[in-house]
Amino acid sequence: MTDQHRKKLFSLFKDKGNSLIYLKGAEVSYRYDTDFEYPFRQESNFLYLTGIQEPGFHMVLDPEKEEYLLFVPKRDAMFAVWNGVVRSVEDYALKLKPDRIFFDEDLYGEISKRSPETIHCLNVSQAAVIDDMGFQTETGWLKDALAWCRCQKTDAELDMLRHASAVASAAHIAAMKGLKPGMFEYEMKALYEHEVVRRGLVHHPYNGIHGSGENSAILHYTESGRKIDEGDLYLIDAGAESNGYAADITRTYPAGGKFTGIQAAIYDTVLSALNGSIDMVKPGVAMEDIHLSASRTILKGLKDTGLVHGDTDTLMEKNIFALFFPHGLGHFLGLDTHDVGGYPKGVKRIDRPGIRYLRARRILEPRMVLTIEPGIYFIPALLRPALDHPGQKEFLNREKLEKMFYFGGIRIEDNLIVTETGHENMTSVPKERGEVEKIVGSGK
Ligand SMILES: [Mn+2]
Repeated sequence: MTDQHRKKLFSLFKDKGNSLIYLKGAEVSYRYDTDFEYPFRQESNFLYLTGIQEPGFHMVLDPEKEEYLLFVPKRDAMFAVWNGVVRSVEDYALKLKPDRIFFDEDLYGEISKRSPETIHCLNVSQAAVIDDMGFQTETGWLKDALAWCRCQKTDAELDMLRHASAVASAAHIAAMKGLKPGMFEYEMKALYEHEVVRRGLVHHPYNGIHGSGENSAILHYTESGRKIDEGDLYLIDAGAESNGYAADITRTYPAGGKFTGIQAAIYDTVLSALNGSIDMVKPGVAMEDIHLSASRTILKGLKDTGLVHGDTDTLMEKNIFALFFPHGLGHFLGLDTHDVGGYPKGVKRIDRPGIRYLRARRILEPRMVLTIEPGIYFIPALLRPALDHPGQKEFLNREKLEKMFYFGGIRIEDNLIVTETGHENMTSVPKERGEVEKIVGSGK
C-alpha cells in the first residue's frame, strides 16, 4: 500500500527542479539517562511512505525518476544477541520492495551522485542530517504535502482504520460488561486493554482516559486510581492501533447500571448532539458548522433541565455553550490520533471559546476520517467565575449549577469515514440509553 502513498506524493511534485526528498525514520528512545527503551513507534510520515516499523532507517525519494531509495542500518552480531536476527539487505529488499537499497553509510555517496539543488525535509531537526553533509535543504514544503496526502485515505488505509475501530469497539463492550461499583478505575483500564491486546493490537494510539465521578470531567485524566462508586458516571476514552492506524472511541455510563434523572437528561442531550452531528457528516460540509450545530443542541438540552435559561441565539452569542462544551467537536483520525490536515496552510483557528480548540477546520471530502465527540461537563473552574461574570451569570441557574459541581462529565465519541454520499460509522459500541443500561455490569 505504501507505493500508492509515494505515488500521491510524487504527483504533487511539479516544477521543483532537480531536487530530492529525504526522511529519517525514528530511533529508539530511552527514559532519561537509563537503558529503559520506550516501545518503538515509527514516525508517522516515514511509516506512511515505507511501512517500516523498525528503528534506524533513512529514505530518499527522487521525484523526477519516481525512485524510492531505502537506507538500512548496518548492524553487528551483538544486535542479534539483544534484539534477535540481523536481516540481510537482500531480506529487506524482498520484504520492503524499494527501487534501490543501500546501507546507511552510503547515504552521502548516493545523494552526491544525483547532485541535487535542494533536498526537501520534514523539519529542521531532520534537515540537520542533510545540512551536515553540505547539501542545500528546504523545510517549507514536505510537511504540508504529506499532510495533504494523508488526509484522504486509500482503501487499504480505511481497512486498517476499520479494524482498529472494530477491536476498540469490542474492548469497550467488554469493559462496559465488566463494570461493578467498588472497582477501581485501573481495573477498568486493565479490562479494556486486555481485550485489545488479546486481539493482537499491542500498541496504544494514546493514553486512554478512565475516569469516574468528577474525574469524568477532566479532559485528559490519566491517573486511573479512584474507586468507582454506585452513583458515579464512568467515562472511558480509549482506542486501539492497527498497523499504526488509530481508533479513538468514548462512552460514558452509570457505574450502577441505571442513569439517574439528571444523568439521563444530560446523556440524552449529548447523544442527540452526537447523532445530529453524524447526520451532517458528508462531503461539502464545514467542520465548524457541525460544531456550532452541536453546541446549539447542547444549549437546548441544558435549557430543558433548567440549568441555563434564555434565548438560544443569545446564549450562542454569549458563548455559554463553551462553559459546558469547552473542547472541539472532533478531529481527523489516521496514523496519528489527532491526525494531520485539520488546518491547511492559510486556515487559522477561530478565536472564540470552545471552537478555538477545534482540531479540524475543513470542508469535508470523501475518504477523510474523523471523530465526532460532543460532551457536556460540569467543571467548577469554568462555572464558578461564570456564575459571577456580568455577561454570563444572568443565563445561569446558580442554585442548580452549584449542585452539579461533582457530577463529572459525559462524552460520546464515534469514528467516521466521509463517503461520496455521506458517511460510514466505524464504531459499533451501543450508545442508546436503554441498550447501555442493559449491558453495564452484565458480565461475560
Ligand atoms: Mn478523540
